[in-house]
Amino acid sequence: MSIGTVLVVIPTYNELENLAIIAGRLHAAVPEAHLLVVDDNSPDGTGKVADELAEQPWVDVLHRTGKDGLGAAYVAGFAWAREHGYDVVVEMDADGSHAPEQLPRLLAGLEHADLVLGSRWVDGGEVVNWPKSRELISRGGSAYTRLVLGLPLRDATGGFRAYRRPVLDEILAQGIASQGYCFQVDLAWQVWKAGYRVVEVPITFVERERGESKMSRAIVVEALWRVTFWGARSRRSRDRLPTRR
Ligand SMILES: Nc1nc2c(ncn2[C@@H]2O[C@H](COP(=O)(O)OP(=O)(O)O)[C@@H](O)[C@H]2O)c(=O)[nH]1
Ligand SMILES: [Mg+2]
Repeated sequence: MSIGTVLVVIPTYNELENLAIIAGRLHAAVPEAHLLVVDDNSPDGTGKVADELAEQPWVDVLHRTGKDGLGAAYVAGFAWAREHGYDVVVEMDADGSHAPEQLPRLLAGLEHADLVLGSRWVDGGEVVNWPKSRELISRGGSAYTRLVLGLPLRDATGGFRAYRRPVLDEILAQGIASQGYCFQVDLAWQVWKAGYRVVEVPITFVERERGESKMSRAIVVEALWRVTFWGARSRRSRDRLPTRR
């Protein structure tokens, strides 16, 4: 079974040293995939690198006016994917944390799922070059979402994912307001609640070697309060079980 046409969306903010490398690795690993870079007018000139890459037929760029968060960049990328009729959309970071060489594994998972999550915390998954403190935040965050939302995932905050088109339509119809890690949790939760098949496949996540992380305390705090709020609300309305499809 073929899964159809694949668009990989890479959001960028100040990834000058990383973008060309990751694009090259992607094209070598999955030559049939198309790449869309969504750049938020990076001050370091990443947008220019993206324009140069876009001289190749397998690359396009969406320029946005300013830094508006990861979630908004992805939603814009998803809308572009739908406009252009892609069957599968992939989320991937620019900084090398998500190995394009492992993308075939995610795409293979779509044969039996609607949403495939690259997972650091299932058997066979791992993280390279993280301090114990960051591992604890990541594992703890997923444990908290399992407890509060009933979402049965080991790694709900990860950002290396593959979606089938119906899932994308569902997301765009619902609208996702949250940002950062919370965007990823929100999306997985909405898709799972709507009764789609969500699976996790192991990945090796490698902490970035170049450039700076945009992770901040505010992003973690946002995720915490939103998940807590959703949990309380869903407990009241008893919509904790997925819809049957
Ligand atoms: N377009 C866009 N990309 C962003 C924004 N914030 C982060 N990114 C990109 O999202 C990806 C993940 O961000 P990163 O800083 O590596 O987060 P971390 O892996 O959690 O430390 C990278 O490709 C960033 O360049 C944003 O506001 N707009
Ligand atoms: Mg990163």
